[in-house]
Amino acid sequence: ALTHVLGVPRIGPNRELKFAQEAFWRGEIDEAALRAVASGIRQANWRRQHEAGLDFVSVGDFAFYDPMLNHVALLGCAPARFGFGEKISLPEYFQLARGNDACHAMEMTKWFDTNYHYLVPELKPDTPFSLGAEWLFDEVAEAQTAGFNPKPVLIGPLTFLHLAKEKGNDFNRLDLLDRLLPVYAQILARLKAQGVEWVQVDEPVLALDLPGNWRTAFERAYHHLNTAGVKLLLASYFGPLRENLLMALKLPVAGVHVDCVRGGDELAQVIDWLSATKILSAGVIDGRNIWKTDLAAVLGRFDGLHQRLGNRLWLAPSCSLAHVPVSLAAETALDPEISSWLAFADEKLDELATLKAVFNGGRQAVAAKLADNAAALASRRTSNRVHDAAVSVRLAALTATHDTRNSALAIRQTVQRARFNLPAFPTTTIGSFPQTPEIRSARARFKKGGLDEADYTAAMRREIAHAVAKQEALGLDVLVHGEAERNDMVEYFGEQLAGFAFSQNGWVQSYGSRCVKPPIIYGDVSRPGPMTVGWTTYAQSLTVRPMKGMLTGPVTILQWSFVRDDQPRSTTALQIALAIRDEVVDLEAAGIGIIQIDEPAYREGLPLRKADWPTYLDWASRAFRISASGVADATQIHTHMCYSEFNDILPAIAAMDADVITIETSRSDMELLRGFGDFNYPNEIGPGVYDIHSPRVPSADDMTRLLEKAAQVIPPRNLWVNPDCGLKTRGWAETEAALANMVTAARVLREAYRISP
Ligand code: THG
Ligand code: ZN
Repeated sequence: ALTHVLGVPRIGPNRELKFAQEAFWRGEIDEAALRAVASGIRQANWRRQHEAGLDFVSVGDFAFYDPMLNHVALLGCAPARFGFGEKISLPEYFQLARGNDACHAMEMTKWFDTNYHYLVPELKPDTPFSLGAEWLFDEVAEAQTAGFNPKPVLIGPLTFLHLAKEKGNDFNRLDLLDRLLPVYAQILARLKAQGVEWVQVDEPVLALDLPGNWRTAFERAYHHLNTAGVKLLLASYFGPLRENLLMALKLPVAGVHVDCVRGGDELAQVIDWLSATKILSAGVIDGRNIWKTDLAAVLGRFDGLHQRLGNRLWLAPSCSLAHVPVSLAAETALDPEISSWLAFADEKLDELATLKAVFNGGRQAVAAKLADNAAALASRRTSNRVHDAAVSVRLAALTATHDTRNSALAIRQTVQRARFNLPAFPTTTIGSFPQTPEIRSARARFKKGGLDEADYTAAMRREIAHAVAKQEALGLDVLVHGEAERNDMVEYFGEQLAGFAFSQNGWVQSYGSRCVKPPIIYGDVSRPGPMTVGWTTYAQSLTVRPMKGMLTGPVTILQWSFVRDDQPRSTTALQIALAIRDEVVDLEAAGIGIIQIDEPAYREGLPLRKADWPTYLDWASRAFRISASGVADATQIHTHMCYSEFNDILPAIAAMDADVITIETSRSDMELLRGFGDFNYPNEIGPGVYDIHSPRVPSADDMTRLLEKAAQVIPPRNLWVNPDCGLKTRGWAETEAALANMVTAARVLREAYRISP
């Protein structure tokens, strides 16, 4: 068997790329210094792959900002609105990603169901394609010079077009395929001329529901690309191929890669249809999670196939390793038992080396590694850290009453209106206020032990008091404490829940230079004690206005963590839901009357295939309702979601039965609300009236206009007034100015509509 990877993390073991990028953007280092850091990361990655005995090193998985943006550069198709030439420079590349004075940045969106964001290519009917940036060819040469055998990776033509966005006149981006293919052929010819044998062409859209014309386009595309004379490895990942399987396996390519973790049930079918000359790359190691692979299980499953295929069988992780942290080596603080269950990217390379050693030389030489692996898996299966009987008992005892509020919305609404007596068009914010350098440094000093608990609490209370005073002065109706004490909205709760572990350095790229450190859910989840009650009641003690309790919802905590692979996601979601429910009930008991349970990742948790949506939406909305339904009618539950595009799941959003939902709408100019209106969304709704991602301060007129638009599709009495999202990335000056205008806009609407409470 041969071994390879589809890609590795590009951030560097200590986020070297991030720090170099940001220093370059601040003008502190020059382009040569930035390039040197990048080259160092690539060389170290290749050396590591070579040492692990891989038969190729991956080239083209590195990017200064995003691989999709690299691909736009390679295809010479930067959006014309920037006015760049065919071959863009690195500073121009960063302008595409981050915008400049004249042009807004290219849009970002989630890469399939990961927490990674790619830059969305913009296509017009006349978008030209040509051989653009030479970076891929340079990196191939760089790897060869260093003595490695490069296997370059390209985003496939269908995936590129599918993930791009049509701009301007009505046309179908699939129509651009015929102009795109000759450029791919040129790229492949260049790589062949450099002595490249294999090129990996990523087509993860094969794991999606594809319209018929897209499926037939695959055949056309690969007949064309096959003429370039270089061996193509067609890579699919993130899910089973299902109805695309036969089509994909019949394409004229030299090999196929399939995801045997998420598409494992299809392996027999794949083998049946694999032609006698193709290689099969089996993605046997989970590239989306951090658990050690069950090596004995893989060996058992693939032994027979290896006997038949020999070196036509390649072993690999299921997808690029960019979705897991770099290395466990630096994780000195993790509990040793838990850390013995884990494999980050580096350790996954070791697993490949062990598998290859067995297939090519027998078990003897790696007997100790196999025994360690088996022992770690056995320890995880039986550990009492994983299993908590009380949690199982509680889950088993769940009944229909746990996921329904005591009364229907109309009754709750009457009780809540009488209790809070808010004006029409009540104003509020999404939860976080600016995270100033002082706040970050206080948190960091507390974590490192430089600030004791009492001083830290006092510092955070000062921040909370400051945020409350500002909100009162602005005249907001429902206040928040501002979340000064929180780092990440998932990390903060994970740190206080049982069943979660944290790495010190387990960063995963989220977009550009930004990373997240996902918690590791290793065991049954429960809440040892209150998590937010102290801060929230302190904030409430400072004001007579309602103080909103702020929690992260079960689906988002699940979605942004590394999750258990030994039980269904739905079970973990229910466990988290019960822990959040406990917090909701405690907040209510402490006198907090309005509680927001954020679910920004609710939509991105949707399965890639529509056929799988109903099952997901069913357990996801149930998990939310379980977290929210322990309270009396008079307690008002809010939720918040980012990332527009809700219309296809409106029934499921309604099924969450939150009393109030706040959503991102300002960038779509309230168009998005039409769906809520057409659907007759019954509950109250706060469409974001300004975009917090932009430093621009919107005028009261801007926001009044948006609210008037909203009031045409939503009953005015159900409308709330709030920004799009949390304000933690903004400064105080712009925040105050924008919120003052927002309050003015709400007052204008109250005058215009004259609704009595
Ligand atoms: N938390 C988690 N995942 C997320 C978001 C989140 N995914 C979607 C979206 N929000 C991604 N957005 C961001 C925005 C900013 C940062 C990361 C993801 C960020 N990260 C710091 C950095 O890279 O410098 C991390 C610094 C730190 O925490 O010390 O700024 O909100 N889980
Ligand atoms: Zn948001």
